[in-house]
Amino acid sequence: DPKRAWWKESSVYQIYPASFKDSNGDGLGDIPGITSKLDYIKALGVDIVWTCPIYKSPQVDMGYDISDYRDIHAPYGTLKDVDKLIEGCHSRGMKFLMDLVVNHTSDQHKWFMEAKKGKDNPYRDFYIWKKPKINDDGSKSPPNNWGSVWGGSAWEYDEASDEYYLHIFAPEQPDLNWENPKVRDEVHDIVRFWLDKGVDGFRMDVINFISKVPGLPDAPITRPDVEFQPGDKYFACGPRLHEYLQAIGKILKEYNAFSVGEMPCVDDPKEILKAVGFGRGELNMIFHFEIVDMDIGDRGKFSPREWQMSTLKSIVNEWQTFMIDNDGWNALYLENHDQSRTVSRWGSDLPEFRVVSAKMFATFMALQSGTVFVYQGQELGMVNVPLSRDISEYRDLETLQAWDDMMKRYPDDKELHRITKQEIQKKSRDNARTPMQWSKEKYAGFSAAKPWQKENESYVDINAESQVGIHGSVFEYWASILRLRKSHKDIFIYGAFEMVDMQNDNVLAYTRTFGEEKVLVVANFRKESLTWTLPKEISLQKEKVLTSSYGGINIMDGELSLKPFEAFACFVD
Ligand code: TEU
Repeated sequence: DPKRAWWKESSVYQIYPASFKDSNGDGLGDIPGITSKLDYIKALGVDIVWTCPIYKSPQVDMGYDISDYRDIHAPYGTLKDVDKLIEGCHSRGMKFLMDLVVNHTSDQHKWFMEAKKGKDNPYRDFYIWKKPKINDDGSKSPPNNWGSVWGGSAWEYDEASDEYYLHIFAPEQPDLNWENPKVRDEVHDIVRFWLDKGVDGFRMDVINFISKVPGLPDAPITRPDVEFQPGDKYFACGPRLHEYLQAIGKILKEYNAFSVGEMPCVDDPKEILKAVGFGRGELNMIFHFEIVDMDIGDRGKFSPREWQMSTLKSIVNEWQTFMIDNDGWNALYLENHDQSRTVSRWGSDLPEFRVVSAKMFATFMALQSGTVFVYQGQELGMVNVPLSRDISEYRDLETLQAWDDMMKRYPDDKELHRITKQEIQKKSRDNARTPMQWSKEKYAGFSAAKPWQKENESYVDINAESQVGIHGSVFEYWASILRLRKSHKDIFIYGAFEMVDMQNDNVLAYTRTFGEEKVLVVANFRKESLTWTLPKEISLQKEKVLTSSYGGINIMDGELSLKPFEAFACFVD
């Protein structure tokens, strides 16, 4: 079947280099540290390793601000260390992905340093500059009303030239001007540079932001509570996106390389299919944000919202059927370096439920149609930092910026402070960035020195040493699920998908079907025991359970008894 592909059958393990493993005792993870843990990653059963940015960078946004695309952040190691890492992956039959961050650079990149020198510098047009808006009283304002993702205006004033430059993220992350063919040529060279070095593909950071609507019009007011407005209507999926993606796709094709694009703020199915439709020559798959945004309130990331089972079900149902029906492909993820820990956020991290809820989410997510992404620590059921963690112990730019803004605007609103602190504990990116928990040794076995970011106190109970090779552990459960995808490829990779009992508010269930074979996947999302009546047309082949979080299932006369967070997959007639 020509629609089969190695990247559909693969699973990916995502590494946060600063927090994975420190090999030289400076408290910061590094590349030799990653290489030293490749057997661990292999034991999980993934096929691909992806590291967040390891390039030279002033680290304003943890490496998502690159100052040299052909060099490595020195505290992480050298280009030689990367060669060894790639070799280590390849010799174990795994592939290696780099993070490609080309919507913006660091303001310390040579291109931007040149561009700042003046309007006639040859690098000026590598970035997006505009004249100020002159107000009635003669004062100057940013060229439009867009807000930066981290708060404040998306424009930074440059005194010397009396112009502003655009930064959708931090002022130290100026947006590249993709309309300039020289920028595109440079990016293509960078892509080739890494592919020639042996890298097997890329995760592309906010890749749907690279084409903006010409003229950069003012955004509609959708956040009346703040001065500057989300401009994504004009900077996400702009008119030339697919032209740009096809040009990169051509290079990737030459190397048979892997690609996953991060695409926030996209809901137009036509746009998505253009990007990931089989044979379009753009991307293999994209990360969408619909699930991880379910609990984000109207006033930004750290405002509360109760997520609804019905919402989750319709998101899953839509993406699954949409991709299968249209020859697209899903990227399946619940965690990454920008998201908090699944069990704490969507399940339960109480001692009695942590393991079963981690297994439930593994079952629910990884038996869907798509390529599975596991984020470091997810395979151990790692949890969020405790609420007792002081704001001063957070390191993440987004979190600190949001806290500062709130303190400035509402210095006396104690109730707001309390709620925001709570939401930070729930959703801050730092929940994913605490050191990887290797053992119960000091500093979680991550480093011999005090880590750059405080370890999560839970490491004493939750760590790799106590899980690898241990029957019943979250790690071994994840490994078994990834094996299941491989041993039942037809059904789990290429099978059809159908939701079951869509209206049920507690149980999420679906079937995967290939030819004559059908598997039912069931997940109890609640910490209560409950019974679930199987739809009449489904009858379980009880002797053919493929995986089960409690080891065995309990059914009588079509009534399933489900324990807290119980999940299983079983063949049905
Ligand atoms: O994130 C893109 C993005 O849209 C973020 O605003 C994301 O939604 C946010 O972190 C959620 O809390 C990517 C990277 O994954 C992120 O780490 C970078 O900070 C960002 O791009 C800028 O490069």
